[in-house]
Amino acid sequence: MTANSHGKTPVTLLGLGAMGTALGHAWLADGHPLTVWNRTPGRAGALTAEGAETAASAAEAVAAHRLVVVCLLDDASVGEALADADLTGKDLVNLTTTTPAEARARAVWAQERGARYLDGGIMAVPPMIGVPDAGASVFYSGSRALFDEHHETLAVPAATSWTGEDPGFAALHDIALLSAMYGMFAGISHAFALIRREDIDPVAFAPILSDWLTAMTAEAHGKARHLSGGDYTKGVVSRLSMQVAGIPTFLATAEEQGVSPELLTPYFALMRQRLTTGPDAGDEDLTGVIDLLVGDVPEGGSRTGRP
Ligand code: FVH
Repeated sequence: MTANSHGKTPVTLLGLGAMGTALGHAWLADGHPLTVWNRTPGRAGALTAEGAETAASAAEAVAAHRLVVVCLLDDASVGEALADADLTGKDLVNLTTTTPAEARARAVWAQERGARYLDGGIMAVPPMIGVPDAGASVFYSGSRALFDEHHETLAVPAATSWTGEDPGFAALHDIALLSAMYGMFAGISHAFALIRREDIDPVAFAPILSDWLTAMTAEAHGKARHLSGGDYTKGVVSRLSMQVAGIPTFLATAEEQGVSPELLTPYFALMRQRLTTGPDAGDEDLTGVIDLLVGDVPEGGSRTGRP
């Protein structure tokens, strides 16, 4: 690795979509030499104006520097882009959103080609990149040696968060958080649909909704305590039996308001199913739904003695 006169590690960046371009701006602004490549030429204008070098091919870009960052559409595009590149001795950081299995396979693929591999899951949208205190962060997993060696460079566009040596863990954390986000978006959509035809100002309703959701996020810690302790009835304040009894009210309200319940009904079905799994289920909260999704009992999870 050859740093420039300011001690900044040179970076090769493949992919100049919205996210890749934002990453490139951040490294250039911090003084890192940058070589870029994009499948479709002509997208590097703003970066070259700031001092980036443009490579004619991905292989040429990879050859330029040891640290190679990839931010492409999906895992298939990573394979296509790097097909002809010599990865021997390279440090490959893949910030493309993939599944955990794709990340693990890509790590093996890279190691077979002589590269160290680090996977990343970006928890940010492009305008947050390189902006201090904007809240951008990236989950990393894979080669700890690569992560440690390049930490200063990786921390330029966004805060870093290490999730483990398993190369699939960054993607898993990424998708887990984004999945929770979509669940929240579904709830927000249903709530706004319920008030949509009424004389309620959505702008006035939004902070009420937002404050409620913020208060409810403590449930993540409650679920974690139940999952790690194994007794899903411990410290429960809102019993499953009570919550299931309330389901008809939610469905009737949706009907009264002319709103489809389709975003809620799958979750309600799981709540009802959980209630049938044993005599103590009514004393639980909603943690048991997680086991229904997984389909088996975690090793060592006593779950109040039920099989
Ligand atoms: N933008 C966002 O809000 C999210 C935030 C969280 C992380 N994601 C992930 O970041 C990856 C890149 O996202 P992006 O926003 O840069 O995406 P696009 O602007 O659509 O750019 C896609 C780039 O991928 C290139 N590309 C596509 N297919 C291929 C291929 N077969 N071979 C080589 N390159 C390919 C594309 O090139 P071109 O269309 O300009 O030729 C763009 O450079 C992504 O995983 C998000 O999930 C972003």
